[in-house]
Amino acid sequence: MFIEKSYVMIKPIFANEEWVIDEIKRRLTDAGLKIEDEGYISYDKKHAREHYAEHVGKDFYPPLEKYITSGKAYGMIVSGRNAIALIRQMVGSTSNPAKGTIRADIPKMMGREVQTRENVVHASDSTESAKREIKIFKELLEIEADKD
Ligand code: FUP
Repeated sequence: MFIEKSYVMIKPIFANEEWVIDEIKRRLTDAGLKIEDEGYISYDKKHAREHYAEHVGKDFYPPLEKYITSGKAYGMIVSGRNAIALIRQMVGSTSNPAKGTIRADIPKMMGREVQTRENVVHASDSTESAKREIKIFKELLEIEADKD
């Protein structure tokens, strides 16, 4: 099995809470995964459209873009054996995540409803997506660095 890289992004509402970032990082590292790079970023409309290219034009895209550009997100490049499938399993499904997954557990710990659109986290679904998403993340990290 190959060592894969995935892109994991904690979305705005949840990236606001430091303990949420710590909890997600703990779950990833406890599973034997390595966080290679990480940091706060802010998706603007251009980078949101690039990240969610497959969804641009769909009815849920405008509110999705609004959410993802609404505040700081926290991006991570995560590596390990079978990382992409393993992380997708840990994240849970978009609409009805199972108990024990990040998308189900974190809202519960916050006393929030599980929501399809305003969900906790994004994780790459293929090596091709990961490559594209990591490139966007690196651009956003540079934009953050330029702000200092
Ligand atoms: P995922 O890969 O699990 O993030 O799921 P998708 O690529 O299907 O969806 C990307 C984002 O679009 C989700 F995080 C939430 C949003 N979405 C909706 O708001 N409504 C939908 O019906 C499907 C997705």
